[in-house]
Amino acid sequence: MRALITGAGGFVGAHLQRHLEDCGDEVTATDRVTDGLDILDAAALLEMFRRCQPEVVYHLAGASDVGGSWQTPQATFRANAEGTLNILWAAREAGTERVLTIGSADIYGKVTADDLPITEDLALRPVSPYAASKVAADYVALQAFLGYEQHVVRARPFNHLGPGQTDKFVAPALASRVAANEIEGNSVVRVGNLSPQRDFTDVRDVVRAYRLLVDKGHAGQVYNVCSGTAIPVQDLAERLISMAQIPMTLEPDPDLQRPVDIPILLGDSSRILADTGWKPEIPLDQTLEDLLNDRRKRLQAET
Ligand code: A2R
Repeated sequence: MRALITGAGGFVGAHLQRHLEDCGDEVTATDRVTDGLDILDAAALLEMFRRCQPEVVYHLAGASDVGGSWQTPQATFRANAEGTLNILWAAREAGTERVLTIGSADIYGKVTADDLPITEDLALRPVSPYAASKVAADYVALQAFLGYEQHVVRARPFNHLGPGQTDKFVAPALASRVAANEIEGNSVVRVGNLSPQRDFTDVRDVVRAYRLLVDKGHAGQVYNVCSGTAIPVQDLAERLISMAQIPMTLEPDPDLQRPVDIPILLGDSSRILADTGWKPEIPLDQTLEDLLNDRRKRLQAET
């Protein structure tokens, strides 16, 4: 399978590229750093599609920083909504057979206890500018299916984590603080809001889901990619400090709070299981151990 990955230089892209290559796919990886291609440049995008002739596109490029989107709503909207529009257009023009778009569970937004576990049919109530941009991208993709009969499958990943993720997200940020404390001999780990509950999946399971969705997902359909279990961020933080080489404690820090936190995101993964057979395989403690070791290695390399 000739596959194109947009945003290949990002956290998920690197894992996806490895997975596709392991599966024997012929992969073209594009991102702003290596080839300078901006998905907002539709003409350049089309030229690249015509040159590579991908059979499938995994569209990962976009603005992924949920917290940062409050400061950059316009740029976030353009990268995610207009960027997706451009990818779908270029794919149609170049005759690409399938496109996988990557949304986000954040688009469910303000959910109540009655809504849990969240199925794909729940009304969308986005809270952050990031979530609104992903709602728009999701509907652009749906329109491509309904209006152009384009083979588009839409993924809605819940929180995913693993080696290589930046510290803009809670688990890697905590892992970095734990790894730094080990070197500096500090015992206090500063934390933001620990009460939100999230449905965490290892990024290596997530990229496996993406390939299965391209292969077996139904055209036009939307799929939650989640574990079906939610745990409080507090639990995640406690698991991480329990893996530390010296005793540590958690200390609240008001500077680390986000403007709005969705209290709970817990997904229903029945649809992806039924259509592709996918379910997560890597236990959370394994993921956290790998994440912490990744941070230790990075810090050692820097010192
Ligand atoms: O910002 P950069 O230069 O590091 O590149 C990011 C790229 N990207 C773009 N590429 C081309 N044209 C753009 N206008 C543009 N804007 C952003 O997308 C980066 O290489 C990639 C996103 O990687 P991460 O921020 O590490 O996101 P992650 O965690 O890999 O998430 C992948 C997808 C995103 O759509 C998320 O919203 C979703 O999964 O959860």
